Amino acid sequence: IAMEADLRKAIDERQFELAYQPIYELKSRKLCGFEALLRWHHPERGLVGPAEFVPLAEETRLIVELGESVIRQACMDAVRLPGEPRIAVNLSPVQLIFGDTVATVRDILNETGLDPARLELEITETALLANDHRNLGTLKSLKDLGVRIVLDDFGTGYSSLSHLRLFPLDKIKIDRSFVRDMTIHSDSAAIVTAVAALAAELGMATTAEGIETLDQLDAVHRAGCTEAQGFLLGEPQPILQAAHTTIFGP
Ligand code: G
Ligand code: G
Ligand code: MN
Ligand code: NA
Repeated sequence: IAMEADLRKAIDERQFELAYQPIYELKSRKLCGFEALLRWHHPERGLVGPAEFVPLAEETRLIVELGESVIRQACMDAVRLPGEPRIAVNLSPVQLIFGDTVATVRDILNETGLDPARLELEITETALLANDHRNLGTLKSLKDLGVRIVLDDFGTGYSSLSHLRLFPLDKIKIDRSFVRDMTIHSDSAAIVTAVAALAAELGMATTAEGIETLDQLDAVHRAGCTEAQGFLLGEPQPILQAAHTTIFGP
């Protein structure tokens, strides 16, 4: 209860901030976008990460309001960033089910004037599973706005190839557990190669997550992934720093 009241207060007092992690295109080595990651500057506890408060925000449905402010802030920031990078926002399944996400995104795009093609909405497979057909309808309507739909954390939890056919996806983010393993186990490298090829065949891009070493960067490039993200390439950073992120990766 204490934490719930804290959350409510934090939304009202704007204690949240977005950190932006750069994403690079592998072929050109150029910056192609940022993922917006929520941070809570708690007055007593200091910096609190989403793993600690998103579950409670979901339980209390405060995530609907919080998530809307994330989309709005990310779109406002995107308009000001040089080089017209894409901006990716994580959507909670609770937002999809209980929020009026389509109207919210449409209004925010109108308010900010952001090109819809520059907004990416990241959803996990768990979100797709919960309430299957309603979410499918919501995603199709979002896609009709011109935004891009991205499947996050692919390969964790319940992955099904039918999702790739059923849902209007533009990109798959391959979970960092595969990236971590692929320079150690050839099986993981084979899986990443196959997923990247499958995605390409279906007209989708692939982001390899969690790149921490040059070996991993090389491995995901050879595996055919189109984009990469991870601490090696850039940590989540405040907007002012993101605006000065180098255009070329290592
Ligand atoms: O930034 P960090 O690695 O601590 O993020 C941990 C988890 O929190 C990730 O799975 C990420 O997708 C999720 N997350 C970060 N920002 C948001 C957000 O704005 N909304 C939702 N629903 N999840 C987020
Ligand atoms: O689930 P999602 O992909 O949204 O998670 C994003 C989270 O991954 C962020 O909290 C970010 O801090 C974290 N992250 C980003 N790059 C790396 C990395 O190279 N290694 C690890 N361990 N975590 C990373
Ligand atoms: Mn994500
Ligand atoms: Na992810």
